[in-house]
Amino acid sequence: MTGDAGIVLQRSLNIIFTYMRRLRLVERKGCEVSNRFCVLLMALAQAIWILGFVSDTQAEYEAIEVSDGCTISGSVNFVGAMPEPDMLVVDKDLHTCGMTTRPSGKLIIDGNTRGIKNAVVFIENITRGKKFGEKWHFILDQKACEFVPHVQVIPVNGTLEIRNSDPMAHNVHAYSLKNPTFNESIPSRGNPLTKSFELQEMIKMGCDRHGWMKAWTVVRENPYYCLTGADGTFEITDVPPGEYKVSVWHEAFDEEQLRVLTQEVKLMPSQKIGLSFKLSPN
Ligand SMILES: [Cu+2]
Repeated sequence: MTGDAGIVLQRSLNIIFTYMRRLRLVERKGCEVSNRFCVLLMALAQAIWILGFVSDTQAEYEAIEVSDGCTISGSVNFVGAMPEPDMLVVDKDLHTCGMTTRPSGKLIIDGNTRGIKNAVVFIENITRGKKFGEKWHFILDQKACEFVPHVQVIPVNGTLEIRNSDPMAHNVHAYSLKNPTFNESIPSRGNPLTKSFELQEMIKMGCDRHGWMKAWTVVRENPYYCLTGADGTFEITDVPPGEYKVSVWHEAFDEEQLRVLTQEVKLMPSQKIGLSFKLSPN
């Protein structure tokens, strides 16, 4: 994806700038106009950022009547030795946050099927198809010092209402890469924040007051996605016949938010196909 390439290049340029500052090749507060190399790099970084943004906003999705719709179903399974549960250390505000340790919810594997919960399966390169569902308003709550739900998928420009149901303040820090970041406090049971996102990406949410609190909001620009349940299965329906890339993303396998597993499929009219995704530790 050009947008992702732009982000990678811009991160690289940021690293270069950091080293240039350390080596005193550029001023600490920014670029000296007289330093032509520095100005050139700054312009390049901005051009890459704009190109990435434009490439993402160009992918307008068009809702049409789907005839001879296809179904893609299957499962996401863990391969390898079963890991120990990932435990969080809760060391603050225990009156509300409860236990001193708790499972992180990062990687939940069904003991029988090895299916992985909270993987997002989605079609990448589809610009025309079924209309989005009726739901445009989504809730991300903070309860007992935990984000609920831990992972959810919302459409671009849908609204995300971020609540605080706890008797003390939390803050919400969105570590977005393409959409504007934010970091705002919500007082105890205070007015919720309402946010929406114009660009698709996987956004990590955190609370700076309680470092263990984490959640993911996955923003998609087409309605062809499915969040796996506890058994790791998924189903995507009403897909127009054609050739697509079907991808899976899961937080435990992609902290960098840039890597996904992809399979290519060719769908004939009304076809039903099964896909199997195998995820293993890095
Ligand atoms: Cu908090």
